[in-house]
Amino acid sequence: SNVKKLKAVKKELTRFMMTYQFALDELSTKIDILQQEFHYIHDYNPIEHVKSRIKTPESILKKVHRKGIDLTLPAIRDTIHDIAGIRITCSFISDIYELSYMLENQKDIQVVERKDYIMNPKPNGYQSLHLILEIPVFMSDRVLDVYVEVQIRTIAMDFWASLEHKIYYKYNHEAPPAILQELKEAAETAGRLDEKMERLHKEINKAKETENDTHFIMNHE
Ligand code: 0O2
Repeated sequence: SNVKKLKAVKKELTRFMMTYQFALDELSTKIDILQQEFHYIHDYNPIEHVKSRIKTPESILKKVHRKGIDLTLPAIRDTIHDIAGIRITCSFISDIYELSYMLENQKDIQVVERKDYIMNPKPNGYQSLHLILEIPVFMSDRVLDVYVEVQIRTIAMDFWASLEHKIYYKYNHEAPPAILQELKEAAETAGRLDEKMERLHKEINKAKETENDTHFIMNHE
């Protein structure tokens, strides 16, 4: 009957969406472990915050329509790689690369795509490191490889992106050229701030090392 069919579809859909939550849970744990270990080794926390989200069914359907793909779960799974998304805000630019290196080299993680908008910012000024990862999720009767989009950025990059996103929507995706130019300049300013903080961070670390060495020598002479 139709009711039976609908129930089956609903069950299948729920199971489909669940896999993305499981993949996010796994990745969150991995990030948490790296964060704690990094804190232990380097004595500071490289991660400011982590936020994850699952794309809403509405937003998935919009993308299906925009990309002109078939409305089937396998086609959606193969084509839409950002159903599960995780955004990591780091303290310094070097933290972004260190963290991504550690994630990318884990044995059970496959890097499907890597877009470095920090080395190559988007024309509008947008900066972040984007990874599409494939993570195995172990279920009762099968192992599913699930895509997760990871965005890694600094606080300054995140600040810019969230305000740019708001402005973009305020102007209904068509901001005047003068505003776009100013936004781009703001992104460059944010980039310079990140570079300055990176330099400071390195200097402070160096000073700390020298201080530690001195302590060591004084205590062992
Ligand atoms: P939301 O609401 O964050 O999910 P595609 O993902 O295939 O449509 P593309 O260009 O291959 O497109 O993806 P890309 O460049 O990796 O960017 C995808 C996501 O990065 C976006 O998701 C945004 O979150 C973020 N992003 C990319 N460019 C910009 C930008 O110029 N400004 C801001 N604020 N964010 C950006 P969604 O799906 O657009 O939105």
